[in-house]
Amino acid sequence: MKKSLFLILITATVTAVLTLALFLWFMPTLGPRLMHSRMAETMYADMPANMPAGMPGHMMNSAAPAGLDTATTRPTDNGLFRVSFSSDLDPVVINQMHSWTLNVTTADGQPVENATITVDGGMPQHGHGLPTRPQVTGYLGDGNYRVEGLRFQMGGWWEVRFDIATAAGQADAITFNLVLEG
Ligand SMILES: [Cu+2]
Repeated sequence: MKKSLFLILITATVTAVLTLALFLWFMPTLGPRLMHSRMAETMYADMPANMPAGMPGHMMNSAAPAGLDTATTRPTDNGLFRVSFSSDLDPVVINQMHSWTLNVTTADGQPVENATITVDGGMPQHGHGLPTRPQVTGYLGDGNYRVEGLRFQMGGWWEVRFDIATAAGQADAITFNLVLEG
């Protein structure tokens, strides 16, 4: 009786150790993938909810769409403002936290002062949002805004969207496209 209990204990221990060893062995390859598919659940607001099921985003070998507008100065969706960004990290590379300066003017070039701006974004082809929560942390004057906490964790097509609202009640949005190496 005691002997069989001992055998069960040994078997359980060996199984546990082997499982742990296997887990640790595969961790470097599986870990990032698991993390990535978990992030895919936090899609951002504009993301279509009809991503192909069971398709791990990062596995999709998707090139950025042809003719993608990657201009860093563009009019907002409804033409209310004109927005440009410049990145402290130039060129933008993956896996580095960095900041942008966003410049917002009216359509005819007058600086837009003290607007409320929120940041969102993600990878449309992967169905996941940004890995960080970038924020507009200050107004610098002259229509310039500080955007901190940007980081992109993989190469490919990224969207970064800014929702801009003025104190006077005007609101419009812009989405910049970035295609990163990685
Ligand atoms: Cu991705």
